[in-house]
Amino acid sequence: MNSVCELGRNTMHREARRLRELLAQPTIARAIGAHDALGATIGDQAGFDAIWSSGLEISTSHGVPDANILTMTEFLDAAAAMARSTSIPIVADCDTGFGNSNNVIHMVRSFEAAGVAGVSIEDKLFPKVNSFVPGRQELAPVAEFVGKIMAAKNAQRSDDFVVIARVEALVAGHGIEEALRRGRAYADAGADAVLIHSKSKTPDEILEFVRRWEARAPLVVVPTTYHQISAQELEAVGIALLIYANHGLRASIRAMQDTYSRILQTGSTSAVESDIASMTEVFELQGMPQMKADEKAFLRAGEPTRVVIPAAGDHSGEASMREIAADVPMAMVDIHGEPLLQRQVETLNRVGVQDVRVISGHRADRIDVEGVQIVHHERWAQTGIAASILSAGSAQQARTLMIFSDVLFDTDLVRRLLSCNEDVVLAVNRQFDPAADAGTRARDYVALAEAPVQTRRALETGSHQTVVSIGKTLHPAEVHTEFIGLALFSEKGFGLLEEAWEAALVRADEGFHEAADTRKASFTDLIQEVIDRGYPVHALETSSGWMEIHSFDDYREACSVFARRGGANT
Ligand code: SPV
Ligand code: MG
Repeated sequence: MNSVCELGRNTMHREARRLRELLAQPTIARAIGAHDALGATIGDQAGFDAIWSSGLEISTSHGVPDANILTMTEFLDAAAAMARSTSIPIVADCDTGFGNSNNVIHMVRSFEAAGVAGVSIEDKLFPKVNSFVPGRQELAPVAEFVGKIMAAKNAQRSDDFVVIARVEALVAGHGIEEALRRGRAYADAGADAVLIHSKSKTPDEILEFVRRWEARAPLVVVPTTYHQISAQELEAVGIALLIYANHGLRASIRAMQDTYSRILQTGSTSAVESDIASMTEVFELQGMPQMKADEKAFLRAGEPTRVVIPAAGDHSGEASMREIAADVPMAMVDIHGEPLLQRQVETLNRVGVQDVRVISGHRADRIDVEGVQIVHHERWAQTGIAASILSAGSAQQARTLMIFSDVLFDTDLVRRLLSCNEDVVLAVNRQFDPAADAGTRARDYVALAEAPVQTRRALETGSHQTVVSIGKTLHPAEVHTEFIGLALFSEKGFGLLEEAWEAALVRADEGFHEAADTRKASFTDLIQEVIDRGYPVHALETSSGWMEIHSFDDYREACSVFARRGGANT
């Protein structure tokens, strides 16, 4: 569902706009009646253009007469459920508007806010009785009903919301002249369409009305009693919307009656099995397949996750940061009033990740942030970042989110990373242009199986490319993107890192590599080792959601971003 995104006129209401288009186009639109989300879903899937949230159906489903016995709330609940479960416009039958103009104002606001595309109100007196019930069918004075239409049009918040005025003059036996007089007055009062209702067994009076209607507003008809006329014939005379108001209800009543009596007669349900919907169809109508897909995509975010932030290194090697990073680890650099690490922890907490381990080394004494566990890495000066990360220890039934200590990131990026299912996933910059960047500074280059799509408006499809190679020494011409400092490992994935590390050390000890280099391995060296050992490493492409604090310019920019936000968080 979609709807009225914010308060105030001119807001966007997608389904209402669609209903407006349906009313304006030369071809006829067809709506099917429904009383709940199930009926609306079946109507949507069948290919109807819109759903008529029928008062008759809703009343029947509650076991009460269609005579204003139910309240607005019950009609609204039913229509809202239909709007939530379909993507086609819902036109709500709102009887006489549930009272006077004051009730109409509240009604329009409520139905519009619920995602309903339009309402229909009829010119009878409250309490109304269904149009096909013989006897009392009393009309409201024209002036009173015109007041309701104007109240309705003034109450709507999006320009697109549709108000249909329903003329009951023919139903009440007042003839064509009265019907035309009323229809004209309602169109002049601002009704977006006029529903001309009839309980005649033939379409004659409707066709005469249409002939004499000066097209002041699109026409809507409900051919329940004059059902022999086809949609094509109604289209030919210019009807904009045709409503089959109650056929789902009547079809299901008959189907249930037949099925129930066969079950009682035969003594089992075998005889009916092949004529009723399967449980699989029931699950599909519920949206179970979608729920399963959502579960896969989003619920993983709730799995136990620990964060490892390697903050042991000395970043004062970067000339422009020398003064700032000399006395404190990068993690504690002040970003507009708060240490970088604290900003990281706050963002992680906001997505429900509490277990944050910081690997300390250089100026370990300066790391002072609440809500983190400090793991001191004694040999930080002799080793590289790979050793720091692994000093966090094996993951016990948890995933590991590894985050460099010099990157700021937002909750969306973390959520997207946490919804990945692969064992090893690296977040990479989709918009990185290696050619333009060549030589600016050492980067963690990444070559993917295929070049990423170069657009800001890329969708997260859940399928991630594999990383072919990674490292600072790759040639810019061979790479597609850069690693941005966030990576996710399943428990198995973190185990792969540990295995790769052991294997590299053994090789080094056997003299294949210089031992010192191996122990100084960077994170990307370790990932390359995992790839070389034949395990897939995946890339989550992103074009937004992070900032790295590498140089003084980055630092100044980060401070100004947070200053502009006035304390708001990422
Ligand atoms: C309804 O479906 O409730 C209607 C249409 O208002 S009718 O039953 O034809 O009056
Ligand atoms: Mg009705």
